[in-house]
Amino acid sequence: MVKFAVHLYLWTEKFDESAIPLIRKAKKMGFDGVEIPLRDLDLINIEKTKRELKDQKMECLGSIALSLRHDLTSSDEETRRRGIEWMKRCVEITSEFGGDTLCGVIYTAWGKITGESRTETEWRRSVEALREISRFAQEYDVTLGIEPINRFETYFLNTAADAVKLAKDVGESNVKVHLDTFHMNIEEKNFYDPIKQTGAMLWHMHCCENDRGIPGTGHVNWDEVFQALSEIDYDRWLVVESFTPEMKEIAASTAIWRKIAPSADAIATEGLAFLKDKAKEFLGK
Ligand code: LER
Ligand code: MN
Repeated sequence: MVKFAVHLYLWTEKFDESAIPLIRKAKKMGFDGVEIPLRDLDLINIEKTKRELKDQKMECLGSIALSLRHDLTSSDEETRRRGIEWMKRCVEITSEFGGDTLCGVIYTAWGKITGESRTETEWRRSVEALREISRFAQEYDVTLGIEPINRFETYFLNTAADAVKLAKDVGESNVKVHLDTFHMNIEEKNFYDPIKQTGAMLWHMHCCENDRGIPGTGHVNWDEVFQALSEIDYDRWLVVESFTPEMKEIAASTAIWRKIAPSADAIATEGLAFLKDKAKEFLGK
């Protein structure tokens, strides 16, 4: 059975105590879980968050977009080590929240562009770091989801096929692929083939419209997406992820310069209703 979550970047940039009520809000909207952005780890109140997740019977996914300080492909060994240790802490927090998934831009720094294609050395650095982190994550039953993103946000990993290659090169059973329809719309030939070819390696899905507006209001071919998901027997998370101009830092990273939907709440509720309809039609849920 697929489950539905919302990425909390829709409403907050920092997961501090003031963001904890968003768990209740998402529950009221009909979500089964929240994807929590792990950024300023010191701001997170682990105990209160755990309690709220339990009280609300909500599940949790850990989400990362690595910064330059934590870049696993950096030529600076100290930076890579800092990134590895930081991601291990993210694994621990995800597990403390009862989550089994740490996903996102977990392989290089989000937004880093060198002006050249990735190098073999960078690939090897990422593979080695992810291998160490994934072995650590096995002790916590946490799986890592590698999210390829579009060429304007990274030069390192843009397609589902490359994400599968990276996961296979890491070679640990708890390293899988995380696809996002917004990035697929830019980088893939269509929506059906990459999902089919990823197959059992597909662990996580961000369901975003082509303009990052409300899912179902743009030109993402959702029937292709759901047809492929049904054929691979996908039974994990479908996550509404979007950003608004009010979240200034994230808006800058994702180039959201205008109001794309009436409100963040509309993206969540209308997006969820659309995805639930599609899931019922294609996946029988
Ligand atoms: C960024 O474009 C994105 O899709 C996020 O999932 C990154 O964490
Ligand atoms: Mn995404």
